[in-house]
Amino acid sequence: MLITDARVVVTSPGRNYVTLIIETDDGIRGIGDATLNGRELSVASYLEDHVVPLLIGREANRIEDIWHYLYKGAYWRRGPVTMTAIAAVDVALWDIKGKKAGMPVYELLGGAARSGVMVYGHASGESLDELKADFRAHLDLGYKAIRIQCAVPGLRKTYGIPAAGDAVYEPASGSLPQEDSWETTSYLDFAPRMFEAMREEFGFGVHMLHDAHHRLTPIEAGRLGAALEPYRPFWLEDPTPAEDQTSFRLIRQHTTTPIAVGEVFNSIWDCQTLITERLIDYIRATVVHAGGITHLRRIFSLAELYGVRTGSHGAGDLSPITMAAALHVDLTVPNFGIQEYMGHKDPAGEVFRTNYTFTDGLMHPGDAPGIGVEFDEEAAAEYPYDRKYLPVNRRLDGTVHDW
Ligand code: GCO
Ligand code: MG
Repeated sequence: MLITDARVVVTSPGRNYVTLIIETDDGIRGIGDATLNGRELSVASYLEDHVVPLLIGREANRIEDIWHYLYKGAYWRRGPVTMTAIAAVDVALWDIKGKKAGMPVYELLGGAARSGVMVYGHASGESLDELKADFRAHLDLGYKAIRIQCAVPGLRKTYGIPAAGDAVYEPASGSLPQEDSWETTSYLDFAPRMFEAMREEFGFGVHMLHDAHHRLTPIEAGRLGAALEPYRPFWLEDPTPAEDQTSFRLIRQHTTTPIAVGEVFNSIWDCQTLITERLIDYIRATVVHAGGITHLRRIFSLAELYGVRTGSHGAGDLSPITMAAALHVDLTVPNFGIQEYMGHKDPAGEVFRTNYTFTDGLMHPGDAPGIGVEFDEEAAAEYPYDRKYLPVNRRLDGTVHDW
């Protein structure tokens, strides 16, 4: 089964998505997500200009060989652009293999190890009352785990809160980056009060998660983790930037609050120390930014050896193709922990037709052969690329801070 054609489609049904389509001489078509929020066209070019010419005429079944051909063959390794491009090829090839076999991808990965995948949704608010109302709405939908983010009093805008009237949080807004403001002291005072109020209102029977979005120093993170312990968060996410993996040793010395890291990782080498020294509890790497199903499974297998569970990134900027691919992996890995699920804003549903289901807080990828998502190229053409940037963050004195 030879690859006869490959092409990239950039479309913006509500937000920008990059999709790779691969066709074979058997008439089977596979799709992969190549979306890198705020840097979409760099991956489209990497694929179109440098990868597609290498795919034509290649044997579509040889997923592992093609993965290494693209990774080692480029000489320039790793990085979000390269690894997102490789991920798109990898997922499209798994999609093709599943369709050829007449099986959903999770069967090819070893079969279901659980009946459904626990997902967490996002509750947020400009005030604690708004947060509580949103949390209640998520409980009514059946979520067993919910992330909580609330505007910090005194800050103009806080990460994770949707613009008024928007149901789904979308951080990439302006055609130039919008600037957010940050002050760690106010946040560190407020976050434990938010948890206290939420536990008081909703008790301990539901998982609560929180994302610090890389904004703390390691010692501040240790302090926050300790302050949150009485409220038993499911996890504290991205407490500090993770370029220096050893900085998490300091956090571990100060708190037993579980730590989740890795949505910006693209390779196993980004988390080797974090995993092998057991410095984190959940690894958040995901299919689209970490080299596809093939490489993500390697990361998850390493994590399994060290008692680290999975908790893949699943924000709305990861296309429904990634969401489906993630669910296939989640259903099969022994060390599954949780999966983020934010859903997608319409009109994304006109372009991506999905088969996955949500019942009582658990998701399932469905049993359609392959990944189980159909991509409508005609519908995609109706929504041209619309340049958008993620925000930049400054402290109150104007210093550029981590976002
Ligand atoms: C999350 C994330 C996202 C990212 C976004 C960047 O935990 O879901 O932090 O909201 O900021 O995916 O593109
Ligand atoms: Mg996050």
